[in-house]
Amino acid sequence: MMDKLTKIFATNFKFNESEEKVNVEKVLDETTVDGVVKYIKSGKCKNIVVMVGAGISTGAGIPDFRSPGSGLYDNLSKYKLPSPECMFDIGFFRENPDPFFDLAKQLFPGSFNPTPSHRFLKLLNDKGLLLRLYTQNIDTLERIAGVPDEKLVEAHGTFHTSHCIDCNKQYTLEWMREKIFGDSFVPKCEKCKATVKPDIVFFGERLPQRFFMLAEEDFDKCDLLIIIGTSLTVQPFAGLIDTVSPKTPRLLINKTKCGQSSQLARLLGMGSGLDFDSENNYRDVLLLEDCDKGCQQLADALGWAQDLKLLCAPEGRREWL
Ligand code: CNA
Repeated sequence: MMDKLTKIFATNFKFNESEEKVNVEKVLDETTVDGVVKYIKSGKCKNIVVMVGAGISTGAGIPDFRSPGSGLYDNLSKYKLPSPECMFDIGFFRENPDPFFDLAKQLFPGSFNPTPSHRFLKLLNDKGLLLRLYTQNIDTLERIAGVPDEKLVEAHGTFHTSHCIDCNKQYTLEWMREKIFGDSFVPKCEKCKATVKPDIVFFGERLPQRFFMLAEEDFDKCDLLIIIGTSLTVQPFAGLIDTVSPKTPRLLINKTKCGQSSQLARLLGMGSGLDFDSENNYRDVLLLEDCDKGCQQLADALGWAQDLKLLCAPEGRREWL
């Protein structure tokens, strides 16, 4: 894992250098949503990579981590944790899994429906433009929306499968559901009686191998990077924004502006971050908006409004049309 990480940061450094020295070819006519739409419509943009976070699921009723007031980190006081991060810390979990399973019960897949943002991602794939969707979310809503397995990288894991923390025996989502909502509450391995944990990546755990393997290929090929509903604070995920080519346009759809590196980080070669405000910006576009509205705006401008409407109106919910 460290080799791959080192490579990601080394790549950033190379890009910083080249950005300074080379006059990069401009892909967008203008750094606006219209500029991005024109680029997609031109047919030159064939491989879109999307990075998403908890913000695309808040519309489904799942709180994110860091939104002041509504985010999970502001609402964990009843668990009396030493810090909010302990909820997802593997060391803490081994000692005391109760708070995590109490929360897992509330967030368990099955009680939530995909949002228009998830449907938009499925639409990008249906249009043949989605190279890959990198999600930090663990709620499986991308799968439920119909994004195929092979297009999905669940960078922080998923509730879809679980493993025993000691003997590594695998369990299904259904098994976990029965345990959490049945008598067990803290599910125990049938083989060795240790705790069974959903395959979500806790602080202190490795990201899935698939993340590193595909990121290396995909970000090189990426013609357009769309980032939606994330504060871009968790590494190494956030660092991926700097691994696309210096000419690749990047569109952020989020309620808050984020992803800009400090000058110190730039100097240290830690990635140049998004650049919305400088006069040298030639490729970064900010759509400061609720992500469902932002995705709708994009779909409208691309002439896909009816397609998105149809995807948002599954069987039995015709009132959406
Ligand atoms: P975060 O740090 O909580 O940031 C969320 C970002 O989304 C913030 O910048 C918000 O301003 C923005 N946002 C929130 N709602 C909206 C909205 N409706 N429209 C537009 N923007 C919005 O969460 P990140 O995803 O950046 O952090 C990564 C963590 C969060 C991962 O490890 C996840 O596993 C974890 N997480 C996942 C879920 C989920 O699976 N749904 C829920 C909560 C946390």
